[in-house]
Amino acid sequence: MTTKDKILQTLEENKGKSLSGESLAENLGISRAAVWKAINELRKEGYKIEAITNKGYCLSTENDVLSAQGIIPYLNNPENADKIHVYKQLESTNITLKKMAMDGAPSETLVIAEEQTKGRGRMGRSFYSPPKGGIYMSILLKPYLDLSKSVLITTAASVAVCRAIEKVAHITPEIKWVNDVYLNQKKICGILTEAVTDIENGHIQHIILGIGVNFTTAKEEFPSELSHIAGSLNVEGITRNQLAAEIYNQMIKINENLESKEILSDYKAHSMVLGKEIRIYKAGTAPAGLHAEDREESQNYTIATALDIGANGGLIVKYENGEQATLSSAEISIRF
Ligand code: BT5
Repeated sequence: MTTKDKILQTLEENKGKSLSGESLAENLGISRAAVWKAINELRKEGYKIEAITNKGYCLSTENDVLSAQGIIPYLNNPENADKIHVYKQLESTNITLKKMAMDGAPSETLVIAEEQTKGRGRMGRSFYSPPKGGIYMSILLKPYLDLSKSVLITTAASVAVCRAIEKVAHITPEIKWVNDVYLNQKKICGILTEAVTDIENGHIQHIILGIGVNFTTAKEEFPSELSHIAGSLNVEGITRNQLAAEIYNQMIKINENLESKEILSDYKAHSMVLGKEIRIYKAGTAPAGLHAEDREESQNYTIATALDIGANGGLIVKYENGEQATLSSAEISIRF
């Protein structure tokens, strides 16, 4: 660890408290000049560090620069500290993590970026990932699951995101089947699950679970085509480091028992779809947004009522002719 990282770690562990230059230098076995130099470098990187006369340096509680040192104090399992990798900018955290997985990265490796230049959605779509306002993270998981149950991971991930938001921000988001998290009828989080399977036995070798959360991205910052679709969490007094760590904690806990009934019942409790009349589109053909009716171009849909979520995470629907089916991949919009 560099001197700068060590100082950042100490400041993050004592966020909001003042630490004298002398004690920092002594504890880390470095000169006061080295402390001063590292503090200046951190400030240049955007860290809010105040210097208070006769008291020392204090990392502001409002500081919200993403860093491994900022995430680590919130981890349930401190042994995972070495698995946290934070970048200023990446094309896509999923792509970087996939390469790391090929090179043998351990399960529960986390890659997180301040900004993505080619943030990816499902089916070739993109995920808008501007700097500062969002959390763009990917977690490597190695569950022992049959491919047919892979939708469970996505189901579980949206529950993990909801539980983390509830715990840290004390608000209750909703889930639109399969994997979008909504707040006040706007999408605040998207999830992209990519699996590598063993051809011989059909089991999943590893999963790259990508999660993008709009944390404070302002309404006017979204491109016009997203203005009616996307929203942000926007809760004061919490940081991205804190929420990212909690999403990671929740996901790792849930991954230990993916087939638990509790996940499914929590998923249903957050569902904004159950009991509603919906339009079902073939995957990749739905217009964007929650209520697509006002922007309807495609006639390529069937109307049904969303009845329930099946044990494998599928959506159980009843068509107008009374027939029932379980959907494992499709896209839906909710009718007004
Ligand atoms: C998703 O796809 O919503 C999955 C997004 C996953 C993003 C994470 S970030 C970390 C990791 N690394 C990556 O490269 N990706 C993952 P989908 O359900 O296909 O939704 C994409 C659609 O959502 C777009 O076509 C837009 O309509 C809308 N959209 C794009 N950017 C958005 C944003 N920031 N917030 C809300 N909606 C957005």
